[in-house]
Amino acid sequence: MPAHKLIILRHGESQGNKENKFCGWIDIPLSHRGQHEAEYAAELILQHHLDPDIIYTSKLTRSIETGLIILQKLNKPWIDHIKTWRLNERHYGSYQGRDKHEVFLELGQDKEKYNYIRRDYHGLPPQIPKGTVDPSIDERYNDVLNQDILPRGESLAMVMERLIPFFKLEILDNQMVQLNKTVLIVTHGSIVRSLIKYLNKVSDDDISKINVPTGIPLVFELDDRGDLIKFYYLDEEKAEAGIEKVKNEGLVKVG
Ligand code: DG2
Repeated sequence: MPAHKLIILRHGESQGNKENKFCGWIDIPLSHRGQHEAEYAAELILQHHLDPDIIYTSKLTRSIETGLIILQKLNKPWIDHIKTWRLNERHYGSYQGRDKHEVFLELGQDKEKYNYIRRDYHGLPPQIPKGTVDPSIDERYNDVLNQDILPRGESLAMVMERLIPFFKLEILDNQMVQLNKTVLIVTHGSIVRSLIKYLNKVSDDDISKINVPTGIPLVFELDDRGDLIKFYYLDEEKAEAGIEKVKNEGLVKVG
C-alpha cells in the first residue's frame, strides 16, 4: 500500500508578517509577496505530482486566500474546502496587532523572555480578560456552539489541546486512513509546529527550536496506522532561508 500523503503549509507572507506584527486571530490579507509565495507553493505541488483531494484552511483570510490561489493553479477549485477555527493561528492575546520589536523592547530586550512567549511549549502571551471585548472574534465564529471554548490568548500546549483531537479524528483517521484521500492543509506557523510535534513526536523542549517559513509545502508520508514514515519540505533551500528569517523576527526594528 503506497504511503498516505499529507501536504501542510503556512500561508504566504501576510501584510502583518511584512509589517512585523503579531497577528494571531486578527484577520489580515496576504501581501503581494505572499500571493506570489502561494503561486510558487502550487508550482511545487504540481512538480512533485501531488494531487490533493480535499483542502482544510483556518477561518482567517490569509490562509483561505493562499488555499484558493493554490487550488486555482492546480485547476482544482472544485475540491471540498473545509474552513475551521481549529486550524486558526495561536491566539496571541493582547499582543495581537502589536509590533514585535515594540513587545521585545517592552520586555526589557530580554531575548529569553521574548523567545519564551514566542516559542516555548508553555509560553503564554497576556490573555484578553473574560468579559471584555475581543475585536478578533467576529460573526465567522457564530457557529461555535459554546463560545467559551474560543481562546483569548494561548500557549502552544493550549493550541494542541484544541487542534490534535480534531486533526486525528477528522483528518488523519477519516480522510486519510479510511477514505485514502491526499489532504492539503493551509494554515499558520503555530499550527504547523503543533502538527510537526504531534506527528514526529518532538519533545516539549525541542519544539521551541522549530520555526516555520511562509509558503513552503511540507509533505508528511504516513503508513496505514497513521504513523510517520518521513517528512520533507518541497524546497529545502528556500525553507531554510525562511526559517532563519522567522526565528529572528522582532529582535531588530523593521522599517
Ligand atoms: C504569526 C506567528 O502567525 O508569529 O500570529 O503573528 O502564521 O499567522 O503568520 P502566522 C502571528 P510568531 O509566533 O512567528 O511570532
